[in-house]
Amino acid sequence: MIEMEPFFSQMNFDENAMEGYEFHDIRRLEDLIGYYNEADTVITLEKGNPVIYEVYKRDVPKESGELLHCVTMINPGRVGSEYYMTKGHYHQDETCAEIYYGQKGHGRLVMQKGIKSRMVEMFPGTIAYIPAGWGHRTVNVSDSEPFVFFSIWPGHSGYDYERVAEEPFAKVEAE
Ligand code: PAN
Ligand code: ZN
Repeated sequence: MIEMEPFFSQMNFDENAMEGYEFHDIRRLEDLIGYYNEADTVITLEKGNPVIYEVYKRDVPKESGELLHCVTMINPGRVGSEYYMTKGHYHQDETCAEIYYGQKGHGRLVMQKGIKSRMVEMFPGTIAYIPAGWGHRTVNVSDSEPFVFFSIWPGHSGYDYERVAEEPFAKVEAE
């Protein structure tokens, strides 16, 4: 077990970023090929390769007892009729739950377990519980504002992105 020292991060609401991060992932449309309708993806890429979402993450040991946490910012926008969204994943360790805390904007948390699917509308202050075993993805349903949320999950969860292809999420189409 690695002995940790206490630490903190500072949310910068003007920049929609968590200051103090060790990792910053930028996901562009090219990283999400296969997630949206193919023709819409091609048409959108002809105009550029937009940033769909960004993740600011702290470096915490990937061990049971530790708590990974990050801030995700999803830009406003659509690919065809579908809003910008995260890839979505299941946790490799199916005993690992997660909490999402809405900070800015309007999003939807889509969850899936086998044939069951659930959706939670996320606003600033919404605290959503993703039970162990449920796949999860977030969607920004605003055309003008970024959607920003904070997440906390067990250090040993792991990610399973492939399973999203086998057990896809319900679609959230623009109205
Ligand atoms: C979140 C997600 C984050 C980015 O922190 O990892 O929002 O989404 P993808 O991982 O699906 O690209 C989380 O659920 N962590 O477990
Ligand atoms: Zn997760």
